[in-house]
Amino acid sequence: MRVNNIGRARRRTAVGLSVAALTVGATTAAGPAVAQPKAAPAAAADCSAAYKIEQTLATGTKWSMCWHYESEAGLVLENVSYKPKGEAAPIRVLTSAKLAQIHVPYDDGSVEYDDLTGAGFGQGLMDMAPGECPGGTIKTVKVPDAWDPEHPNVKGLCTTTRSRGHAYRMQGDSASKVFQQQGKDLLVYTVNQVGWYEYITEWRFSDDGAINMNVGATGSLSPGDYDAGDGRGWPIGKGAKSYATSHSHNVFWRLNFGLDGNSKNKVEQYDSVVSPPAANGEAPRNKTTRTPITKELAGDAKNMRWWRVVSTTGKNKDDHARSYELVPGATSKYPGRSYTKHDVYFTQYKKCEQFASNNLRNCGTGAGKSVDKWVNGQNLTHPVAWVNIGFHHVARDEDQQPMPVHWQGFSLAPRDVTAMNPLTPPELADQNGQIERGS
Ligand SMILES: [Cu+2]
Repeated sequence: MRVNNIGRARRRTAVGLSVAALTVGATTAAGPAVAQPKAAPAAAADCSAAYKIEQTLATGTKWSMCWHYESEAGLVLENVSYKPKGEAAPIRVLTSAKLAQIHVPYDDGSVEYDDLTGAGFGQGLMDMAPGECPGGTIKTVKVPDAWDPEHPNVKGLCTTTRSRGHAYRMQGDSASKVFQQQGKDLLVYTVNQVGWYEYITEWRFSDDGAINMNVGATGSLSPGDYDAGDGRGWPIGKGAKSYATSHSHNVFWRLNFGLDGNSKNKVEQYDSVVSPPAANGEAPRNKTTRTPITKELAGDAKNMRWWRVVSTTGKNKDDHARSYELVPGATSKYPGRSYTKHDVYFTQYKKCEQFASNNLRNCGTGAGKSVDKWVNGQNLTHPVAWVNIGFHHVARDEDQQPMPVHWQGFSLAPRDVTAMNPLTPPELADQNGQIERGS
């Protein structure tokens, strides 16, 4: 039996199934997702085979990374590299990536949780049944400092692939000629139980170079919260019964960028201003400006605002600096705490700064325990991005039972990492910039 020593009234006190019971039959499913490389690329020997995830997708793109598991943060991905089919060598994107907190404040002010550093997220890693990693491989994870020392090993890390529909479509010169490709993704995920909730932490690496990070909350609503008596809940029982207390899930991701293998990266913010048509103009105009972010920043999302992290090392074949753009997903920003007030933080890398709130590492006296305190004017030469995506959970009848997964997250989109669409078919490879017809 997995030990749960949270001991809070709102939290489940025991997990139903034993690890031993779940382990039976949890063997590798057919069709391993972790393919061996066909050729022998000059892969950096930065982790042993057991901690390496490598996948060449059917469309030719290869993703590779190392993983390890931390006691509180759970899964950590390191040295994440992207190799489009037209590139000779892998292109490093991230030095490390992981969750940095799930902050859960209740609307009635009765309680708030830091699920990673205060409620056992990392310890709550769950065994996965083979069927929930379709076509993939479930790796065994040793949970460090396991609360249940007899059961530190969990079949808890799924790597698999999935189709995502059209990567592109373009009509050719004749009616019968269609350029189209069905996109493929590498998926890496874990399930972590915290109290009555189960969080699916999913990392999706697409063959077009995009990375999508999402957390899905499922499991059960906490029955201990069916007591909202002050209009801050929603009745989920018959009639006016069982008012589930509303609350927020504020998820933070921590991304340590290392574009082209170099930690020295630049950050830029873009804003657009739309103005009315000029005197003789046909239409409104839009002016987009670039602001270099040279000092640490607590950034707020805004209409037509976006950020990118730019390589200082690598350029694509068009001589454009490689970069990755932050593409936030839907969010309900929670203004209740200093660290949840902003959508993204860029801080200068500091090893002790690991969690967006309730940071467990020692950064010295007066350093503060949350990410907002670390935005204090330092020059930004080695940026760490902290992305805050909030979800205000007002329960509904459909949340029982089990609770349907509700997702929150964001994307990193490649911007000028390759000179063209990385999935361009050979027949269109000359269509870069002004199309030159004829020979
Ligand atoms: Cu919830």
